[in-house]
Amino acid sequence: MRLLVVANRAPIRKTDTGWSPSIGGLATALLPVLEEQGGVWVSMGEEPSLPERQPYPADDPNFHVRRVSLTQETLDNYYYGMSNRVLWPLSHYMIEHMELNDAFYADYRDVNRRFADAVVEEAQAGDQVWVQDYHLMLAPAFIRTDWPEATIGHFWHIPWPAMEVFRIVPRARDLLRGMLGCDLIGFHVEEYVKNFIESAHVLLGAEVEGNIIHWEGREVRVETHPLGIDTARFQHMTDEEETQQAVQNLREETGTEHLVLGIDRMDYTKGILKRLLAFETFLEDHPEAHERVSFYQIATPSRTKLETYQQMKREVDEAVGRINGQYGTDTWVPVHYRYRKYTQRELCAFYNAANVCFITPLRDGMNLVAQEYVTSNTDGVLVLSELTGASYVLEEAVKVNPYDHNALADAIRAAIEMPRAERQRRLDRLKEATQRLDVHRWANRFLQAMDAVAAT
Ligand code: ADQ
Repeated sequence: MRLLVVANRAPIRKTDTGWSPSIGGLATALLPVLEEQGGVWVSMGEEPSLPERQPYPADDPNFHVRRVSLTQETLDNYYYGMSNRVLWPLSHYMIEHMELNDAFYADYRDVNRRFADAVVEEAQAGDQVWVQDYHLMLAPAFIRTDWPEATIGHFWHIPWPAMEVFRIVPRARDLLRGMLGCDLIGFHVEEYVKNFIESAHVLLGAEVEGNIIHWEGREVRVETHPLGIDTARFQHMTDEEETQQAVQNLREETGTEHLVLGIDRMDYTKGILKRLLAFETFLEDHPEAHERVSFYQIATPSRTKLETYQQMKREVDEAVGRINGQYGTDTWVPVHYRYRKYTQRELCAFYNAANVCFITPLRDGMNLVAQEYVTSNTDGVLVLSELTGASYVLEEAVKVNPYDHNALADAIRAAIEMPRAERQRRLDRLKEATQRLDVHRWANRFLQAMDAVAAT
């Protein structure tokens, strides 16, 4: 049975030598499925020069990429507007960052319609459709209207907020109706499942029975499918000699006993500024830690066109400058700050070298960095915000409230002082949990759930 994946971004990218698969959880998980079963990956076409239909791999294709081409204005409204200035802050409970604009919704609707048209055009009897994420809330109902017998799944990668927060967005009911075109909707954790079901029940009056929503004569199943990483790939990359050499270099260059690490996209949901301020307080309160602890903050540029993101970067830059100016010495840099993208192998070196990973998002659907750290490290401590999906599945992490400044500062001290036996016990359990979540297992479980739905 073929699979039609519908996602904002394409799973392949142009390199100097041709085309190759993108590196990232979703492409890693779903490309093997497409290679085996055949099918289509429908995504947006970011550049007009790219072909609308591209067989892949070119020499012996087993699936193809179908692109929905967008003008710059449509992309701005659909992607930078509705997706990233409305739905993103809404779902992360940060409504102060929401910017409402009718043109955002109009183009979002139009793009979703065009994704749905592309799916219906590509469809063959028996195909299954798997839609990804918050960029495509309306597409399922459009597909359903044109192709009533379709089997449609959707995986939502970010939090689904409490019903009382979700209802704030204008057109909340239309967005929900769009999602209810599905047969199966997956979320990382039970909390989001409950919030979604409550939203459908209260805002649309939908009848609910356990995790099934009855809607327009059909059943919509809402399930928990926590997403993991490619654990074998991260383990393998960490063990490679080149990575281990990089770990050694990193430790020597840093020159301190302790290396605390933060890795995130540069996004206001990730709590980077609050984390830096907590590190500053930790240094203020613990003079004995000076020259013994270094903090690495790796931030990938993200959504750089948006003013909120530019503003946030300025604040982070300023905090780093202030802390290093105040505490740095001729031989010690307290905060090593890198605003750039790294290869996965380079990230593995950071994960392996750090004895504390300090992950403190103000809200996060899952957070894969936590799992990458656990997989690539051998005796470190994971400090994790309790406002992440990951905190539900990684029970042995040291949990913190990312808004509690003093608790954050204290968590750094506690992590550094944690006895070896406790560190090891926690990390072993965390590794087991991460193995269970592996991205390949995740994809198989979701697709099996789709099969079960299709069989009813
Ligand atoms: P993100 O918000 O992007 O994902 P996360 O899950 O942490 O958050 O994934 C980030 C990915 O980017 C990781 O795989 C990490 O390795 C990579 N990365 C970070 N910094 C990098 C750098 N400097 N260079 C290269 N790579 C870097 C969204 C949701 C999350 C959810 C995922 C998956 O917001 O909550 O976990 O989708 O569903």
